[in-house]
Amino acid sequence: MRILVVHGPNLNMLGTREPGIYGTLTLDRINESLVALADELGCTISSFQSNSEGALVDAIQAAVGTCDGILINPAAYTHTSVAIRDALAAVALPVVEVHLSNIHRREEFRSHSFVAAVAVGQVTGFGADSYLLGLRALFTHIEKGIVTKG
Ligand code: CA2
Repeated sequence: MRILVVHGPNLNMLGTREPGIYGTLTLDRINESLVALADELGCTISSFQSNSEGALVDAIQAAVGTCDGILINPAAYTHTSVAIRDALAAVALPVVEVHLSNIHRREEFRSHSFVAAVAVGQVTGFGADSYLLGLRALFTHIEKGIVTKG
């Protein structure tokens, strides 16, 4: 099983600014912890970060035929991007949406996610653990599908 992990804009700055909201871990450390969990679960991950909406859409499209699911923190594009939502819907792979902060207890504009409606589920508010919980949830969801299909 192969999972694509997608990180949206500004997440490359993790660990350098706003630790009170987003924690102190860098994106590299989060990716390392995802690789360690993937090893434990028995799947592989590839991670991609971009600050550009089009590059994120390209990465999502490229997952067809190469990945079994997508773990995504769309960052600010969560609240604005119909293009990312359409790409996720088009590839028809299972998606889990994750956020470091709890988007529902911040500014009102962050409560709406364009991605949520095309995701299996959302993990929000657990810092870097949101990614790990999201990976476990996505892995289990995909595995159940494989077992069901025989
Ligand atoms: O809580 C999350 O994971 C968010 O997706 C993070 C986005 C924000 O726009 C969403 O509403 C919630 C922002 C990511 C910005 O990351 C930074 C990291 C370090 C310093 C500044 C920004």
